[in-house]
Amino acid sequence: MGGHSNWPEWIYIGVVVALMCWVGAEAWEAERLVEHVPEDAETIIVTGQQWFWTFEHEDGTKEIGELHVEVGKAYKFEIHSKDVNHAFNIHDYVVLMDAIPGRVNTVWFAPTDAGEHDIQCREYCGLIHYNMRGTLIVEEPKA
Ligand SMILES: [Cu+2]
Repeated sequence: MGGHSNWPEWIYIGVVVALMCWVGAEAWEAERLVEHVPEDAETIIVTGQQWFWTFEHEDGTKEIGELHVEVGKAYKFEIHSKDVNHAFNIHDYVVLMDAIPGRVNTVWFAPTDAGEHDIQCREYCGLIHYNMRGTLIVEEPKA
């Protein structure tokens, strides 16, 4: 169309396409980080039941209501339920995953500092749901 210049539109389109690529790449990278369980992660079997949490380490050690882990290691939780729906939550480490009867859900995390953190059920699961708590105890690695 005689004499009309399109370059502002093309710059606009270029900027929008570049932004969409950048947002897409960031989302893909975030997804990959969340989904990719490190290969050396230790598996911990987490079982929810009315109204407490049980933890089983790879070496067979079992804990009820308390979970001891070490700084600098990665852990993969395999989350089970024995009765109704629960939700396993370590708020301070942004771990949140449903515990569903007949299904195994997984989520992983890697603690960075020694300390204690609350574990709480985040799905109403009956009368004593409010007290379905636990303690995550992150320790320095044993020398
Ligand atoms: Cu609950």
